[in-house]
Amino acid sequence: MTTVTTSSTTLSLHPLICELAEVIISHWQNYLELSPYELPDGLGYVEGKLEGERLVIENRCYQSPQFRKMHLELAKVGQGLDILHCVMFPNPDYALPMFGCDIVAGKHGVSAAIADLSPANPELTLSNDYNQALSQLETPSFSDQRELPEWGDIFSDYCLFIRPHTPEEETLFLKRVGDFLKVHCQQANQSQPGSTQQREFNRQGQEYYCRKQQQNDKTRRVLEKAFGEAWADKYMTQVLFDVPNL
Ligand code: BLA
Repeated sequence: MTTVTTSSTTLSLHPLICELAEVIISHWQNYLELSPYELPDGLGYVEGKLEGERLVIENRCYQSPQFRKMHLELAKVGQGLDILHCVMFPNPDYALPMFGCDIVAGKHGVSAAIADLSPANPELTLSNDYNQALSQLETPSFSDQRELPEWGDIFSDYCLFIRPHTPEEETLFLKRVGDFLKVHCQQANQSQPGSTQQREFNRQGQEYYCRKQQQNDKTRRVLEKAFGEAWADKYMTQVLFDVPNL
C-alpha cells in the first residue's frame, strides 16, 4: 500500500488549506487503491523567482484503477498568497466526472474556495447516479457566493464558488468537499469500464474541461510572474490540465 501524508509539507499554509489537504488525502487513502504517479521532468517540487515573489510548489500525485491521475498541489507565493489546487482525472475507460477544487488565500483571508464534480462528456451532464447521490446531500448556504468566469461552462449545477467569511463557513466548505469526495469515490468504486466509443466520449469531455481550465488567466499570471511565459504554459498544459492522448 502507498502511504500518504500531508504533515510532511515544508510550507506553512493557511489552516483551511492544510485541513482541506487532509480531507482530500484521507478520502483517497480510505476509498481508493493508490499507487504513485510520476509528474513529468521532476516537477514534484519547484521553486521559481523572476520579477515577482518567490513561488514554491509542492505536488502529490497518485493514480488508481478508476483515476489516471489524482493531483494535489500546495503552493506559496511570497508571504502573501497560499494556494491549494486539486484535480482527480478519471481513467477515460470510466464515465466519471472530474473532481476539482481550488482555494486561494491572501493576506486578508480566503478570497476563493471552489469545489465541483464537473461533467466530463460532450453533453456536459452528470449521470443519473451522481445527480441522485448529490441531490441527497445537505446543502449549506454561504453568505458570499461568487460569480463564475466566462470559461466556467464546464462546472456543474453543484459547483460551489464562495468567499468564506467566518470559521463556520470554512467548516461548512470542508464538510461539503468531504461529501463530494465520498460520493465520488463510492460512485467510482461501483462503476464499470465502458465501450471503446464511450471511452472516446469520456476522453473528449476531459479534453474540453482541460482546454477551458487552461484559459484561467489568474492562475496563468501567477505562474508567469515566477517562472516566465513558456514555463507557465508548459505547466498549465502538461501538469495542471494535461489532456489524455489516448
Ligand atoms: C481563481 N486561481 C484563482 C485566483 C488565483 C488562482 C490567484 C484568483 C483568486 C480570486 O479571484 O480571489 C491561482 N490556482 C492559482 C494557481 C494555481 C491554482 C497559481 O490552482 C496552481 C498553481 N482552478 C483550478 C481548479 C479549479 C479552479 C481545479 O485549478 C476548479 C475546479 C477554479 N480558480 C478557479 C476559478 C477561479 C480561480 C473558477 C476564479 C477565476 C475568475 O474569477 O476569473
